[in-house]
Amino acid sequence: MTAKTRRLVVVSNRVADFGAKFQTGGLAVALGDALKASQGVWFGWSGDVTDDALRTPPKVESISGLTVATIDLTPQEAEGYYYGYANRCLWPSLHYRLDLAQCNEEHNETYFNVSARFADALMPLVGSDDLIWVHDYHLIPLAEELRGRGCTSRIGFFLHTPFPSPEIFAAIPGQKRLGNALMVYDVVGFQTCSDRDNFRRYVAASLDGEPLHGDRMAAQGETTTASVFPIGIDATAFRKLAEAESSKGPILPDLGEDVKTIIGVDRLDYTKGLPERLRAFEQLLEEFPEHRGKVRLVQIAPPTREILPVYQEIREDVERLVGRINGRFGDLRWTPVTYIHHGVPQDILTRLYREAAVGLVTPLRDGMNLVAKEYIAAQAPQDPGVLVLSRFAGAAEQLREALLINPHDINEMARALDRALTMPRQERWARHNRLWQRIETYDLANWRDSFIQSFAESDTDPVKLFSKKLGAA
Ligand code: GDG
Repeated sequence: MTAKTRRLVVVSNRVADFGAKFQTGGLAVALGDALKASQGVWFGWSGDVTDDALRTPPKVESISGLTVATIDLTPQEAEGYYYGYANRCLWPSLHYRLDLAQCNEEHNETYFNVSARFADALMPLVGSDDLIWVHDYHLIPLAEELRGRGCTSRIGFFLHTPFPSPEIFAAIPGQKRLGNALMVYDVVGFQTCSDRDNFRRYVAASLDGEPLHGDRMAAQGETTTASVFPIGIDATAFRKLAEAESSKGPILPDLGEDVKTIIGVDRLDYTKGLPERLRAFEQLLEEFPEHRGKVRLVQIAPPTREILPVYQEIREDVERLVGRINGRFGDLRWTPVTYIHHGVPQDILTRLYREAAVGLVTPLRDGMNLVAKEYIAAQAPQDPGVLVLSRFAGAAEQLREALLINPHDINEMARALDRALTMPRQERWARHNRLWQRIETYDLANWRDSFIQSFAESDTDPVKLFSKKLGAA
């Protein structure tokens, strides 16, 4: 059986809500179609928190041609695993924000226990020929738990976030247990070469690992393949949707032909650099007064993880800055910043991208950033807008013809915005042409197929499986 004909089992913290009007998470957007193609199973947390979750069997449903299986979590599990270790400790650490990381031992223990619960519920649903593809930092220990229960399927892991420099990763309390758990996977996938190289350096420095041939590496009696799979979008479908939507005419209020739009679209997360971006826009209006009344920033910022205080703080910061800029520069006719703190449907989003002269994507750190790719795909090929992109987004490794900026440098961003707003059409066209070719080649299907192919190429080490089974007995 080839890797392509095997059934795919995707495991992630949450499964996509196929009934939802629109998806706002990168993972959900990326995987929906990929999974349907293999008639696979998507397994994850239902999002429900119930007192009797430990006694409730997994819920298995058939939705749009694929099987979706979910379990509930107890309040203590949701707090320790999801809000605690995953989102208070791992998320900031992986994005270089050790200053925000709150790592406590009880949460850490719950995090590992939830992977064990996932493994218990998943085992009856997988066959030995299935490819199990685990997503993201919530579930790093899952392969170890599955192997301990005798699972002989190929198991791969893809990290959607950055893998930080080894010094940062080594500072996470309990990091060795995470590092060792990653080594149990047959394949560990990263968004960029820089993430993969950070992982290799971490394994060498902290786990006494050594490189083998190609992408293979060994440490602590385990071997894995650490490779790069930059996630993409369905670029052609996105372009077609944008073309169809553009025939409906402008969606933003008409302020006159010479008024340009800058678009930002981000979950309201502190990694996305929204306060810095707003300050850069303010600086643009300050330093280049010719843009006053001639440019508007439309920022879509749907809420995320609002239960955590740090997310309430970032929202307050953003809203204070929006108010300040609008109060300082706006007049009765022109409001410089349009800020929307809820999700908008996909068709509206696509029209906004198409209408905007500048796509402003300035995360302080990001695994990839799909918004950057969506903005490129939505542009009119003969008269495209300009992408201004953070050097610290994974996407910058591929999208070199964007105007790359340091998101911590407000003045540099303001100057890049001025350059983007005044860039001649010929240069816009040349840059966009190259960017389009790259996102069209390295699209979503390419990402999925390359990852699945890598399962087939990675040798599952029979000794490793045998010893794990003995360990479980
Ligand atoms: C993680 C990593 C990595 C957002 N608002 C609306 C909306 N969205 C859609 C966007 C885009 C997706 O959500 C966001 O994807 P990103 O890649 O920008 O960011 P994360 O959510 O942080 O995703 C990231 C990604 O996983 C994939 O691996 O790139 O680095 O952090 O598709 O369009 N969609 C709609 N309305 C909204 O208001 N319809």
